[in-house]
Amino acid sequence: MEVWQGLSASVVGRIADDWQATDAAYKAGRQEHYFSAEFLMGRALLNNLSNLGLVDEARGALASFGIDLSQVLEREPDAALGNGGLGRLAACFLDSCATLELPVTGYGILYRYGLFKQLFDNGFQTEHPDPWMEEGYPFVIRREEQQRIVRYADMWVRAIPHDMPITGYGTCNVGTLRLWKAEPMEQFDYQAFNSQHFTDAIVERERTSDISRVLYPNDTTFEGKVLRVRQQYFFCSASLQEIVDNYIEHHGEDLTNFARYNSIQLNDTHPVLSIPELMRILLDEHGMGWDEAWEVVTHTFAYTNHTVLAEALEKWEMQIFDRLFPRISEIVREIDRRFREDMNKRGLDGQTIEYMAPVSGNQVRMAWIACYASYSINGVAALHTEIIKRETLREWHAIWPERFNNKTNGVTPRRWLNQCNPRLASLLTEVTSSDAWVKDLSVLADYTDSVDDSVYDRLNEIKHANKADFAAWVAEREGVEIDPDAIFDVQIKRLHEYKRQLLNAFYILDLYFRIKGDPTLDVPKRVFVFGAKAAPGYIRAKAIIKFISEVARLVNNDEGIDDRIKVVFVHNYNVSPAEHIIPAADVSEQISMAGKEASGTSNMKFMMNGALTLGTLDGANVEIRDAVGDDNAYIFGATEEQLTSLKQDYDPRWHYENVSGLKRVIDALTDGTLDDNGSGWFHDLRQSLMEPGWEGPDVYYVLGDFESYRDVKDKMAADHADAHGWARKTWVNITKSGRFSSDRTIRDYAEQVWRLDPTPIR
Ligand code: TH1
Repeated sequence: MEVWQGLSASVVGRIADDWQATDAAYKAGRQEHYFSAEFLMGRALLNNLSNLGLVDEARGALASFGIDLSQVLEREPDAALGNGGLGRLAACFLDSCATLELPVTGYGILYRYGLFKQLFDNGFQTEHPDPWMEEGYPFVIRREEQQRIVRYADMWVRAIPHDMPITGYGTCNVGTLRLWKAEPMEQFDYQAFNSQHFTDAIVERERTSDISRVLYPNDTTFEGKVLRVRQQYFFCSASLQEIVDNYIEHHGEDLTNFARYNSIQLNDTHPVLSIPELMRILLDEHGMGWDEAWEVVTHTFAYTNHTVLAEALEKWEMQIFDRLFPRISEIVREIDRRFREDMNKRGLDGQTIEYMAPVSGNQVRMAWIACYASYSINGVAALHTEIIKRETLREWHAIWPERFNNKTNGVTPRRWLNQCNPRLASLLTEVTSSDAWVKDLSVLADYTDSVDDSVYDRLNEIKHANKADFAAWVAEREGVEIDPDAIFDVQIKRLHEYKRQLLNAFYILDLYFRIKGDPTLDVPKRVFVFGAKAAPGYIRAKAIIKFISEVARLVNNDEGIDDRIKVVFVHNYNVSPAEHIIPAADVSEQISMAGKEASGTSNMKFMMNGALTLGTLDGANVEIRDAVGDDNAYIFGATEEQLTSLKQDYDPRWHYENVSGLKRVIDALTDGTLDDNGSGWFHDLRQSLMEPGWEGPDVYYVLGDFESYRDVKDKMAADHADAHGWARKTWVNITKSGRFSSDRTIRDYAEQVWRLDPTPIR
């Protein structure tokens, strides 16, 4: 730990001058500000060493003390200030912005506790606090002197910026992730401490620090907690104050041209309070009139939508706004009043206006405010953008079609290929005679068809070596022995019913029963890997975790199946475990019910590392399939279009009765084969699939897609036996992954939404 600290501190020292120079240069010109409640950064040291070209130097320096760099790197805690894809996307974006030398700054919250640490107790998930920087964290620099005050009706708090340097690959530019920490106005209220109000003073201090204490652990679900809205306002207000002050410093008191120099990307609706807050600052603190201020605001904000799930839509009770920030309430009401007036003039009917209004009844609808005030609205994959235009945001699209655009997500090839898979990285550099691919992944496409068999042999050797490393990691971390010669089939993502981990688990159980029914069955050896956290309050997701654990227990301990199936549940799945898992994967599972996964991004990481996608035509899978062709991806299941009619008269019972093996699998939930320790959870799972609920039985079409999933997964396993053919498919995936680099995504944002030019330093 001390070695990690020392090395990290010296890296930060090395970039200090470039960081300052970058900051000064960015502040003078047009800038983009990326507002996000989540940044899932993971580890920083290797990333920074690699970006600065210092890996070998650091390895050598430590070796002279008899210390192994890779062991030092494993000491670093993950900065898990995010839940999943949305937060990790923000982190990949910052990496690409720095590498592309774009003047972009990230703004968020310095949570004291990141996403909870997951442990298992008899197959049940338990949650534990993650005080990730308590032992000291050199990559965060406190900027006491740049603090701001955030004012709520019931309290004022200090917002202290804590900056993380964002180095780019092979550039002097060092961007910034600015994370705000809430602290009491006075270090100590001595007056109160020395009076009969001693305890009140302590309570007040704690209320303040509560604001940045913990990340809400819900992925794609909304929780209407007062503390959450306080958090949102906290980082929006502090960030905007700073941005406006910086504008004034460089361009003068007249804020009319604010949007010429500043644009703000809203990462989902979590930062949408920025819209009324910027109105407040312009109106109340800089004396602008409403129309003039609205003109500025509507040229400043751009909104990214990340989901079509209804439970994710943020709707706050107006009373909360009234209580916390009455002036913001007033402004939101005025936005609502003008919106209704505007829509009336456009001739919209009353019902449509009521549906679209920013305020309805006692609810404030954050997505509607975002749509109304943003000059750009984008989805995160082609299919997703079509769905929001057609359904989720159709009324908005009807009025402002020109605002809508697609920005298919991407992931950084630095972390997700160059750093996590050094063996494959060397091969790519060798084959292309250059490491240019690290900065421009699209160059690999020139090599799809131009390599000889030796490259396929090398690919197989590399995958095997990565699998052996992973097997050792799993043996130590999870206590499960797995065979590197087996097919490694992986599903890693948050646990959610729509992502259908249950479908995967049903396949495994069915395969198990098939082998039990016919022990001579000729099936290749398989390892199924899961990594998933369930939101602590999402009982059905927790039930699915318990179910997978029980399937693992059953299968892993049955000597009658000759180790032909192993199931590994990697606990506490996070960024750094992903870096161990992904390079070792043969198969990448992205099996959401079509239309539900906005994009998915682990599919892209797998592709870059030569795993083949086994998936539905959902989110970015559609574009992955288009990039690699039908022969190089395993696609199954109902399409989004087909589901509209299929779900009309869908009867899961029919599938239960008629699809071979399905009854046996479903019955295993409740017939004593598997034990939920009296929780009743497996009974509930069965019911959710079989009995009409308020949304109908089996909302996510698990039984409906089971047969086609099994067919294609069996075929995939059979195909794997042809080592050469398989390697060819993985090569196509790797070389066609250029489109899924976040560099491509960020270039698209910069050109089409941000209108931002690179600002190289030196
Ligand atoms: C995810 C989407 O589910 C995923 O499909 C997508 O690839 C990713 O965002 C990046 O675009 C989302 N995460 C969240 C988290 C919260 C609310 C909404 C979404 S959508 C808290």
